[in-house]
Amino acid sequence: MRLFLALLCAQLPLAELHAAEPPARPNILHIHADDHRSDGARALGNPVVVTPNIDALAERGMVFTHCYTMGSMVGAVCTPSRTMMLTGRSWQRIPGAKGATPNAAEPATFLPRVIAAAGYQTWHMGKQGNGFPAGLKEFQTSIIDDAKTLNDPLTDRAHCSQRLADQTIGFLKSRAANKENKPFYIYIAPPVPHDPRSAEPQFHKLYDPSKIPLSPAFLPQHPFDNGEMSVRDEMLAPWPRTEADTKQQNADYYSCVTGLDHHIGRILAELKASGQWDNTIIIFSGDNGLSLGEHGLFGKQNLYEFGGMHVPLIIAGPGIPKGKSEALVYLMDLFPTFAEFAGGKTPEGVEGKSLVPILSGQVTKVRDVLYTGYRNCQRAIRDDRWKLIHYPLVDRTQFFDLQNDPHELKNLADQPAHAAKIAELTALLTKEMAARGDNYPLTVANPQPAEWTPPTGGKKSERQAKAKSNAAAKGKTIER
Ligand SMILES: [Ca+2]
Repeated sequence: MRLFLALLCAQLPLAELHAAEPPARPNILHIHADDHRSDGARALGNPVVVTPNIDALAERGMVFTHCYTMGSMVGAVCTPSRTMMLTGRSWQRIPGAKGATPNAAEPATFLPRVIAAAGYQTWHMGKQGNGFPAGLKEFQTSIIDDAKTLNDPLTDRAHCSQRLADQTIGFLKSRAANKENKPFYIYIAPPVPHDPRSAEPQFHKLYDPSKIPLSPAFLPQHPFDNGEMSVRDEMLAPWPRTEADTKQQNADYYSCVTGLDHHIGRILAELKASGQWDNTIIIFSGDNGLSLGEHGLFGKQNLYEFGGMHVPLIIAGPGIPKGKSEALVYLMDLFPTFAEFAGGKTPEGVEGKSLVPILSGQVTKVRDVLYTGYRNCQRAIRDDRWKLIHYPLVDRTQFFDLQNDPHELKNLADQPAHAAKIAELTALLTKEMAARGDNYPLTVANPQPAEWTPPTGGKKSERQAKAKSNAAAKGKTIER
């Protein structure tokens, strides 16, 4: 809290500083999208998608270009991601991590309790499934939106962003009517732009699939078995991936992002109308990334930059400077950051690091390297330029120069000139894994062949056809 006040005061002229009453503690409005890519807005680097409201937030505040969720022990990457954020703990240390059904025993240490203990009104509305129910229950109000029915604006996928915005606006209006004095912590978790990618028709009309450019990293098929080649998300389109399928998936994804952006704009308008705009820190983020044809992948079960663990993060509002930070940060860093905004106490066991020192200009980074992992089959580590990905089950290594090859097209792992850096990053990866309680082996005794052939018959083929049919039938939930 003290730091927040210092930040706020630093922006005021001296005369104003003496004249003004001490500022009230800031409201916290956190919008946490589902499968939102790190480049999922125009201001975040995608020139195609239409996102005027997210862009305005990015223009007003700080964009963290290198934010990640640490990893997942299950295909539903959302679950450990959201749990890490609300507990501040790394993926192998979240309660129930090994069973992938987090149910922490100490609710007092969950973020909503910490913020409430600091005197906040806490309110949540969000998606059904693949979240962190034990943590959500700790909000004073928690509304779950169970979107699944076709063609009904009250329950369908296409209108879920609208429903979340309506409820949030209603909450803001009721606070104004009741002259509520406590600051608020609102956590909105729309199930968007997660598939099935169904938006209101006007947003689908904005995107002609034939005009959607393909990523430079597009491939018909991943070049080797990454250990999770035919998980649910990867079966949203058949193999080999075609340009037409990929463009359609991108167009539908952008439609959902634009729909979400529209309804974010409505919430922000109500913040202004209710007089809370100047005293609300707004955070926009996503729970995990997603591949949309890059490297032949359509899921979040991979460690590429345009892939599963890289997420967007924008923080804007009073006292937050405008700018861009390339600091390597995790979503779990939001726990102590929010606690500090609210003047709350970060409990023991939280591994995330507050981003307030970055926001206040005291430091430019909170860690030197960042590690990510997926089940027992993928591990990665990166610094500000180089990145190593290792696939223990098939003994494959990739090494990329992200500065000159941001799309990870050229694997430099076999080049002797990079042997020392590869050895250095491998040692750092081993160290990070040990420090986080990640006991999966980096090498296995008998690696499997790395060649992979798409499923062609039997049960998998049927599942693939069914998944594609479901994805096409917009509005029908097929979440695992
Ligand atoms: Ca997700």
